[in-house]
Amino acid sequence: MAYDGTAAANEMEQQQRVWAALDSFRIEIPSWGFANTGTRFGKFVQSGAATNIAEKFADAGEVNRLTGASPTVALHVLWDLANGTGDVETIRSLGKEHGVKAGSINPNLFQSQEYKFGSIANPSAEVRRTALDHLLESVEIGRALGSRDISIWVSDGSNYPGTQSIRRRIGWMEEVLGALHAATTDDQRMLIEYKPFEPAFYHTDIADWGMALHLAQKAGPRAKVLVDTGHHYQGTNIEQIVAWLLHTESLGGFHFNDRKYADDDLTIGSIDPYQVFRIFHEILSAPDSATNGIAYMIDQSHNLKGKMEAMVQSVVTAQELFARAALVDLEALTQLQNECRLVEAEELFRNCFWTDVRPMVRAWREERGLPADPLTQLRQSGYVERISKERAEKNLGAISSYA
Ligand code: AFD
Ligand code: MN
Ligand code: MN
Repeated sequence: MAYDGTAAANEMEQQQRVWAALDSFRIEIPSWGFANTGTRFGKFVQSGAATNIAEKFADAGEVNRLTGASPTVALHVLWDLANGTGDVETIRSLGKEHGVKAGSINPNLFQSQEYKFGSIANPSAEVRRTALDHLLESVEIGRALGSRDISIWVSDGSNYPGTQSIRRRIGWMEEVLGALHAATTDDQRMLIEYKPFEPAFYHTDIADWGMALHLAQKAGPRAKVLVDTGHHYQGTNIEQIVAWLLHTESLGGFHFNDRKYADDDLTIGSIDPYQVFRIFHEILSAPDSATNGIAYMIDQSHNLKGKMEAMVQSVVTAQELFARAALVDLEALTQLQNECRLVEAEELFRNCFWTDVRPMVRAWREERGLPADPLTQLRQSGYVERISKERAEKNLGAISSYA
């Protein structure tokens, strides 16, 4: 086998690989990525931020029109469906109006006062019941909207040693998640997200992939693990976790973002694009039985960058990194790995990462009737200026409540 250092020896084959990858790649965008959010030190209000679910759907529809790759929008139950199943009709018609469908349903187990000492891991059976009722309502909402995934992030934990029984809290979580699993139908899944710390600062009840995997396996076959790329300690080999979750057929999906330090929710690939490429490679090199139905989702919120620009950047970056990973000639790489021809294997792998796929992506966009450069199109369209004017009063008028 000629060592040509690249996967596809010729342009044509490269373009075919890239186009096939882009045709298959869809990534969900979060409703909360369009609204004013901030850090615990405050918010910098954007006049064009979405202030209600209708504006969130309008913005999501615009991102999908520009990129052709984000047809579903993740919803947060309390923030987007204040009336629970009562808002399903509204969501349905907004979806039709803007050409994007409701995606994963995100329960909120971290904001209400009753969850001060935890939700599904709270020592009070009453609070655990309240949390379970909220989860069950989220299942109902998902069913009514035809959404497959209930995406669960549990912020439970404690801040000081000795104040809670870490072990007894495990059993309480198993109980609630088991009851939730029993309420899901075969066309639904429950994704269990993990996070090492924040807002809990001594122990977090679902702190790593092993804990999430145990809880998913204990709950049942429709429970899977959700990997948020910002939810790992520095230096963690995330693609190794992905490989283990693929091997155990427990990988439900991702919340993509980037981080320099902690759960910074920066735009995907803005700090470490090679890591995202390595994650996508694990998926593209795994059997379909393990990768079927993986939910690619963005989980980001920006205090400084414009919401719309940041979301388009994220979708475009995810597409480009997925396309690069699709260049890897898996057969050739496997042979080099089996023969331990290290540098040749690494060069084949690295060359795909370093291949500038943007011209091929541009050609794909034009071929599919999409803007060749979504970010430039967004800028030229005047969409951000328009929504900033329309929403300024509501956003800037609310500043006092944020101060
Ligand atoms: C926060 C949490 C977690 C969750 C997201 C949406 O850290 O990532 O998925 O909010 O609820 O980012
Ligand atoms: Mn997340
Ligand atoms: Mn997070």
